[in-house]
Amino acid sequence: MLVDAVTSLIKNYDVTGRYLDRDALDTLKEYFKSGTARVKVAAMINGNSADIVKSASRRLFEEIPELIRAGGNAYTTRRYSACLRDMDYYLRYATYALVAGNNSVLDERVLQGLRETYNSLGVPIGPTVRGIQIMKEIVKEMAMQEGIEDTSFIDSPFDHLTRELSDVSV
Ligand code: CYC
Repeated sequence: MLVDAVTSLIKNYDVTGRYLDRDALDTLKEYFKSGTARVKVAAMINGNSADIVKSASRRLFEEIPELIRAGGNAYTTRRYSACLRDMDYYLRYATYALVAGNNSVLDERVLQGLRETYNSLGVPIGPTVRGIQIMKEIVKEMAMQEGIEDTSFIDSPFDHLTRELSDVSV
């Protein structure tokens, strides 16, 4: 199910019939405190998504040039575009998760069956993870330039994607 930070917390407390205790209120306070910043970052990504994907992929192919050489998984224009499209998916869904303050949208819409698909097509996980991390770095840099002081909340969806993609034991 698709949930956000508030519905997920309420669900947990309702299951055990508890009032919202100190922990719950701290969680809620933290979410609302970062609310304006979350919306600001979403707007910032929306206005710059193409640039973010472009510079992240440029950086990725500089770091791992084998990807775009003959025999590399992003070699040929078809696969090159598929790679940029995948990075765009990750960025867009990370934005949804950022606004929700919850990563369930990533599990449901992005990660289900993804590793199997990648494995069967020979899409390398390590470089994909690196691409996602580069996008995170770029988004955090932009957020800092926008005057957002605490950008730590930006980590969560990007780290969730890379953790779930690379975790072999799940
Ligand atoms: C392919 N990426 C695919 C495919 C899927 C996704 C389903 C196979 C079908 C297709 O080619 O379109 C991913 N599809 C998604 C995701 C969603 C979805 C995430 C959720 C919204 O609906 N190759 C590299 C790089 C990396 C890469 C490291 C980019 C970071 O070397 C990506 N993905 C890549 C490539 C293909 C692919 C090159 C094509 C592989 C092939 O057909 O040979």
